[in-house]
Amino acid sequence: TPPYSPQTLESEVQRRWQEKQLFRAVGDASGEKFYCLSMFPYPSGQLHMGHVRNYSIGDAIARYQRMRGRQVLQPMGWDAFGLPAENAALKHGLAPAQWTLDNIAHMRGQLQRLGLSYDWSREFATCTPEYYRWEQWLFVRLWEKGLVYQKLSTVNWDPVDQTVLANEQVVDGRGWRSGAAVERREIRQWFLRITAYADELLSGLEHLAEGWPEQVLSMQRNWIGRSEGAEIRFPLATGEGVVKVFTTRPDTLLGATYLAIAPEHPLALAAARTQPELAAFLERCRHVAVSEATVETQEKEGYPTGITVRHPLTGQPLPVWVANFVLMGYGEGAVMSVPAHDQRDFEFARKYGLPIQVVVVPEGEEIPSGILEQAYTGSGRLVHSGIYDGLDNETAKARITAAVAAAGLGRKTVNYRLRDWGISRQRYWGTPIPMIHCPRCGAVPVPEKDLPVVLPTHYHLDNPRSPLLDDPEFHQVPCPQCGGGARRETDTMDTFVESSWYYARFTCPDAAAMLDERAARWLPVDQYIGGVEHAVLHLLYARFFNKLLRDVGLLPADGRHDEPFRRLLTQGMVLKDGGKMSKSKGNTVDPQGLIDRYGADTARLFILFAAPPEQHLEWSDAAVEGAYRFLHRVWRLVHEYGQTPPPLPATLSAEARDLRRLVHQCIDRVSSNMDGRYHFNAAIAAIMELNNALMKVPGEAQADLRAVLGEGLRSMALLLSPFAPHIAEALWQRLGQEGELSFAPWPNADPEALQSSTVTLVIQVNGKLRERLEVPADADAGSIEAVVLAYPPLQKHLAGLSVRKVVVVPGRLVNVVAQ
Ligand code: ANZ
Ligand code: ZN
Repeated sequence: TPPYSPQTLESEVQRRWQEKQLFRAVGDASGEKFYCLSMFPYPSGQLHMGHVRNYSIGDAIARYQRMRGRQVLQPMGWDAFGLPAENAALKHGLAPAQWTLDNIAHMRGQLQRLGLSYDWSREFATCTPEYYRWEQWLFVRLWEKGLVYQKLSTVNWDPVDQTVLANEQVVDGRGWRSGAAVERREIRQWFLRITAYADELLSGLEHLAEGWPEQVLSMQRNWIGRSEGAEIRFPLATGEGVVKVFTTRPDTLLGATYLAIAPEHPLALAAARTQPELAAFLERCRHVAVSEATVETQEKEGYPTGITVRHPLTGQPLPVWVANFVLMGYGEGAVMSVPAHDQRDFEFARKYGLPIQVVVVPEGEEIPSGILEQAYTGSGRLVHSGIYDGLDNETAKARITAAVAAAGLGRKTVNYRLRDWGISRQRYWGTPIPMIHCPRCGAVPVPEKDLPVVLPTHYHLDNPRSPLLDDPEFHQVPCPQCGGGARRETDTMDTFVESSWYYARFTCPDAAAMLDERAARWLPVDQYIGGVEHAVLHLLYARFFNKLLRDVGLLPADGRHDEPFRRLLTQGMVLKDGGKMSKSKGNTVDPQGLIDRYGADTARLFILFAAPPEQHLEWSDAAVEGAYRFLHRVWRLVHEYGQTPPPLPATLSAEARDLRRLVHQCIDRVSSNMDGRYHFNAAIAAIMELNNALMKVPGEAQADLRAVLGEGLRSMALLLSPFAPHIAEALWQRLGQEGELSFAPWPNADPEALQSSTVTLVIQVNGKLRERLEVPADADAGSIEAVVLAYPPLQKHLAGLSVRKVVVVPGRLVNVVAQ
C-alpha cells in the first residue's frame, strides 16, 4: 500500500481540477440551479480559522448539491476597500492598493490550497474600477430617483490629525493615532434613503422565516424598530412656533411635566447664544462619541433652556430642558417627559427636582400615595387625566391622539429606529462618490460617459488625511452643467456599499452593465453562509440593495427576486481554551500550519466534524489527529481492497446482507443529515462508523461479502467527497470508477437493503409468552414451524404435552397449542 501523503495527492488532484476547469458554473437553464455563496473575505493578509470554517461549510454544500445534479454556482472574490488597508499602508509606507493586491495574491493561494470548488473565472476585487464603476452608476440613478441626498451629520473629528475618524478609530474618546480628545462635528454627508424601504424590509422578513435563523430575523426586526405612536406639537409660550415630539405613549400626555430636547436641537443652539452656561453644557455633550450605545450608558445629565411651552390639551406652561440622552437623529429630537411612566424621565426628574404626575394605574389598584420608587411602564386605567379618567390606556391612546389632531397639534405616526444610511467616508481607500459641487449649480452628478471616477492609486500615505483633499488633479474639475470651475466630491463610499451587491455581480462578472439577464437566472442565492456578526448591517444593506436593483429594472419584479438570500446559515465561532480565537488574545491557530502538516482534507474534515455548523467549535489538537488517522484508515482499507468492486451476486449470505444493510444505513444517515439541515458532524460520524464496520471484513472473505465490501468502499468515496474531496477522488480512482467524482450522482439508500434481514418472533405455548426466536425475515410458515418445534429452550414448556396445532403469524408470533 502506498503511503497516504496528502501534500502530493492534493496538489495533483487540484491540478487536474484546474486543467479541466471543473467548477466553472454553467447556467444554461437546462437544469435546476443552485447558487451557494460564502461571505467573501476582507484581504487582511492571512486566512484565519473562521475563514477556513466558513469556506469548508460552503464547499461541502456546493459539492453535495453538484452531486445531487444541480447546476452549481460557487464564486469567490475580495471585499477590498476599507480602513485597515490605509492603516497598514501608513504603518509600512506602502500604497493601499499595493498592500491590498499583495494580500489578495497570498490569500488566493491559500484558498486554492484548500481545494474549494470555486468558479475562479468569476473572481473580482471590489477595489477595481471595473467593479465600482457600476456602484457609481447606481448612485447617480438613485440620485435621480431622490433616494440619495445630502444632509448635515455628526462625525468624530480628530483636532490634531485634522481628520474625521471612524467609530472604531475612537478609543476611550481619543483618536487612535494622535491621542487627542475627539470632538463631534457637523458636516455635510451623503445618505441613501433606506428608510423609504423600511416597511418592505420589515415585511420581507416574514418570507425568510423558513430559511433564516430566527435570531437574525429578530435582530433585523429590532434594528428596523417600527414604533406606532403620535407626533405631538407643544406651542412655544412666546406664541412663535412649536416643539414637535414623537411619543409611543400619547395616553400619558396629561402626565407630561416638562420637555427634553437633544443638545443639537435648533432650539437648544438658539438658546445657548445668550446663555454661556447652557453653551458650556452643549459643548461638553459634543465631546462624547456619537454612537447610540454610549448615549445609553452614560450618566443622565441636563440643563434648563429657560424656554417654556404650553401643554397642547391643558395650556399649562411646561419647561424645556436639554438632556444628553435625547438623540437628535431619532423621532423629532425631542421628548415629552412623563417621569411617572418612563424610567429615564423618572431618574432625570428626581435628579433635577422636576414634578412627577401619575396618570396610569394598574387595573384594580389604587392611585399610589406617597413617593414613587420607580416609573410604572405597564398598562392600566387613566387617572388625573380629566375627561379620559377611567379609560384603559390603549383606548386612551387613540382618543388623546384624536383630540390633539382635532386641535391641530398632532397626528398618528409610525416611527422607525432605522436611520437613513450615511455612506460618506472622509477616507481615501474607497469608491469615489460620483458628484461634483458647483458654486452655481449645486451638486451635479458625473455624467454617465465620464464614469468611472477612478480613484488615483499612486499615493504612499504618510498621514491619515485623505490624499484626495490635497490632489488638485483629482478635485479641480469643470462643472458638467455650466462648465465653470467646480470641485469634485472627495468623500468615498462606505465599504458596506461594495458588499451590498457583490453577490449579484458574481452571476455576470463580465457584464457590460451593472447586471445582465444572467442575474435573474442565478438569483436569489440559494444558500448564504457567514458569520452572525453580519446579522444586521451587511445583511440588511444587501437586502436593501436587492430591492434597489429590482426597482431600477436590473432584477425582475416578479416576486421571486425581492430578497437576495433564500437561506442563511450563520456559522459559530472557532474557540480555543473556551474563548474566541483572535489575534488580540494571542490564541490563534494558523490554518496554514495545519494544512502544511496534515493537508487540506484533514483540516476540512476536522472543522466539519468537530461541531454542527451553527454552533461554536472548540479547537482540539487531538481531534485534528483523529481526523487525520481516520483518513489514513480509509486510505489503507481501499488500497488493500485494491480492485474494481464486482457486481453483487443475486443472492447474498446473511452475513453479506448484514454488511450491506450497514452500508445503506450509512448512505441514509449521511443523506438525511445533508438535506436542508447540514449536520455535517453527524454525517461524518456515520461514515466513520461504516469504515469501522468495513475494516472488520476479513481479507479472505467470501465472494459475496467482498462484493458488498466493494460497494461500501465505493459509497464511502462518494459520501466523503463533500468533506474531504481530494482523498475521495484518489479512492474513487483506486476503485476503478469512471467519470468525475465531483459530478457522480449522490448514492441512494436501497430500501430493500435497509430492511432488517431477520425478524424476532414471539413464541407462545397455549397463548402464554414463553420464548423469543430470531428467524430469517422471508422464512415461510412451514419452515418456521419446524424451527420452532426443534428450538431447545422451548422443550421445557412442552414437557409432558403433545402438540395439537401450530399457529404461525409470519413476522410476529407463533402459538403452539398443546395438551
Ligand atoms: C412619552 C413617553 C411616556 C414615552 C412614557 C415613553 C413612555 P421607541 O419605542 O424606541 O420608539 N423618545 C422619542 N424620541 C426620542 C429621542 N430622540 N431620543 C430619546 N428618546 C426619545 O421609543 C419611543 C419613546 O422614546 C417615546 O415615547 C419617547 O418617550 C422617547 F410613559 O414619549 B415616550
Ligand atoms: Zn455649474
